[in-house]
Amino acid sequence: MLLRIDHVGIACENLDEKIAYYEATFGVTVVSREVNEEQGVKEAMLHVADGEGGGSYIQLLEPLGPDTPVGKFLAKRGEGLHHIAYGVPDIEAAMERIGGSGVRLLDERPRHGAMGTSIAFLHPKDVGGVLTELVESPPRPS
Ligand code: V0V
Ligand code: CO
Repeated sequence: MLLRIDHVGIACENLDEKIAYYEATFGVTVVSREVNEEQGVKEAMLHVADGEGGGSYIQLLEPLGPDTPVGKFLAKRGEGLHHIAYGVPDIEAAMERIGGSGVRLLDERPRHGAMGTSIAFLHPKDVGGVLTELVESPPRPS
């Protein structure tokens, strides 16, 4: 059911500074930068690898304000690992299956994610303390 690790989301105070750090330290490159008002973030995707199931990325997240998921996370826990995102072939099917197992879905329907993806979050308290995101990528050009 899971295709790959799509990305790891890392909360930070200053996106530009953190991008520069990751580029200098790991030699990774920014492939996308977006503001997502619905999710309350300014974010960047840094490419790590490509596999059969699609690409994998580091997602750096800066909150748009204190009263957002990442803003609250930073206030409570400080900078660091915020979520892990798994690629799935069909997000609605995955939500139905996982929701049916008793895990709370934080989204009733898929939302817009980075780079044209559809995303949905699972409650961290039901996934062993890990905020978990499901990602369906748009079809790749053949
Ligand atoms: C909160 N908790 C976490 C957590 N955030 N645990 C693990 N990882 C996290 N990131 C814990 C927190 O310590 C509390 O536990 C409990 O959950 C309730 O947290 P809270 O501080 O009261 O905060 P809430 O309930 O207001 O919100 C927490 C949730 C919220 C997870 C429900 O952040 C949410 O809906 N997140 C989903 C959307 C999101 O994160 N968007 C930003 C990424 P204790 O202390 O009570 O034990 S956007 C993105 O990834 C995009 C756009 C993409 O394309 O990929
Ligand atoms: Co994410």
